[in-house]
Amino acid sequence: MVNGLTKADTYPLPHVDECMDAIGAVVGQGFGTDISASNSDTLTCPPPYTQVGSQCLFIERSISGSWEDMQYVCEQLQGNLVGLQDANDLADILDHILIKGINFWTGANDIDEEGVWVWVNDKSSVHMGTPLWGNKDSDYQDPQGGEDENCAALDKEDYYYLHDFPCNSSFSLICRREDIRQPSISHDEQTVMETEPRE
Ligand SMILES: [Ca+2]
Ligand SMILES: [Ca+2]
Repeated sequence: MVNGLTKADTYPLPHVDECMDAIGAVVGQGFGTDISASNSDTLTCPPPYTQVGSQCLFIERSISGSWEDMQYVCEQLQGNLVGLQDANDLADILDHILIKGINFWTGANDIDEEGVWVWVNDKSSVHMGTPLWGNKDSDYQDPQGGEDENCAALDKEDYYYLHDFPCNSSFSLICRREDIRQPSISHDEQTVMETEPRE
């Protein structure tokens, strides 16, 4: 899944197969079933996904690997690494992470074009600055890693704000089945994202 290279060629700890084995039993129960969003606040999330806020997410602390390996695992689960549209998405996830202390990959990356951050599922633009990105090491918000850091994770060292990291860092994953997201409850984006502090 890594541009034609085998896992062994690219990563020192290729354990995607082990990851898939670990969740295989659960996954086998869920696929092929119909999924739907009702008019209530309840989604029908197929295993191994569970409802987090208005989304179906799979957050697994025991699985970790490079960004591309974790995206591959999500794809095997008919999802993608999670996207964050606004502060509500971030808050829903943080409410759900009971044991902190590890980083989680998101779908944000600037692999194709340095400095142009997109979500992996649909290539839509990642909102920059507040409220998603953190600034743990300087007065300026990430991303600041240039060509060395092209993948974004929720950073345990900065209250789980987004930070850019080298894509071969080993972090856990949050997958999302976006085909069952409820219609969003019209957030006023002007209010949520009015701050543009960078540059
Ligand atoms: Ca970059
Ligand atoms: Ca960084």
